[in-house]
Amino acid sequence: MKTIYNAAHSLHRAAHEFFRGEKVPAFEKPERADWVLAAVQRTNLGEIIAPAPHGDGPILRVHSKPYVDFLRSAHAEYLALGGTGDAFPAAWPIRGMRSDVEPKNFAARMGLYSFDSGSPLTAGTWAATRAGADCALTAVDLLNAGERSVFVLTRPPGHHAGRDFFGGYCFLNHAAIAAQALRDSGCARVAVLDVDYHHGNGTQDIFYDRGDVFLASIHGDPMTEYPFFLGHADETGSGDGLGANLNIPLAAGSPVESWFAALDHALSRIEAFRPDALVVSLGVDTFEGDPISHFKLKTSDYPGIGERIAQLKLPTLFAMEGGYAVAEIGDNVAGVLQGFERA
Ligand code: 6XA
Ligand code: ZN
Repeated sequence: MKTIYNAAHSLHRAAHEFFRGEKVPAFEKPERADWVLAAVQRTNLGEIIAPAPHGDGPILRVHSKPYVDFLRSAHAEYLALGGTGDAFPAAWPIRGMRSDVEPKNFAARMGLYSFDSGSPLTAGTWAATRAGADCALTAVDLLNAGERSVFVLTRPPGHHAGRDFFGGYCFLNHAAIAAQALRDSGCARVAVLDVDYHHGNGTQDIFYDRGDVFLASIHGDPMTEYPFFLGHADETGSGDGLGANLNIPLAAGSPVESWFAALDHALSRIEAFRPDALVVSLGVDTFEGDPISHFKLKTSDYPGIGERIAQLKLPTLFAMEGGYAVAEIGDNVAGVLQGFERA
């Protein structure tokens, strides 16, 4: 399996984040990708290649133009206004307020285009996530050229980023950009399987009313787990998308057996959808040692995920999402990919 590696990931380097309101050292740090890259090399997964530039067109198929324009220039604007370090939002348009009018004020626009304070916007955030989008699009090109599977190794992650908002460390939704690009290059139906500990609310936001992209997400129950305000089982899609959204929330602390039963259920629903290609939002914060999550998978469980996904026999794109137990995420990610390759 080829890996498309985003060498620009390290441009996104935050000193701190706000974790449930408390200022803490950033969990989402460059070492994450370094360890995964080392594991990909150590296990001889396959060639590691650089992304080819693809322009903004495919990004704008998924994200709104005002949002992309804001993201591109936000940090420079923050500095020009006298800001220092990383930028954080501090005010949001909550229920009953207007989100259809873009204010002029920078802090107001930070709030308009975000949903949490846990996602530092740094000087290099745009360059890093923009290169991540190119990685995802390069991976789509490889699938279209006949590769069976590809791995997009990038950070910051993407699955919390919606059509016009960032949050949960995510700015551009690389998995969604890839799914849309697969649709636009001839796949009639595409499935997204999100195995990250956290609900893929951004991906759900983007595809919720569409019947051509099926999303299955297995995640910590939003009643107690981030992102809290989306990811319940009764969210099944709307309009043309009714039935094309499957959320499987599991209680924090759920046993590994429940997680794999959920995976089997998600895979059977994906199979019934008869997609032409699969995008996997590959987070490994389901690991028992993850510092911000509460499932119990062990390193030895990860190859089984890849083996089961491979049974779908679909062109498959894996996109890196969360996972913060830095020393183990390399083995856990490589385990999934090797399991897929062996099956
Ligand atoms: C709260 C936790 C953000 C979770 C990010 C993540 N700041 N998403 O791993 O998949
Ligand atoms: Zn996560």
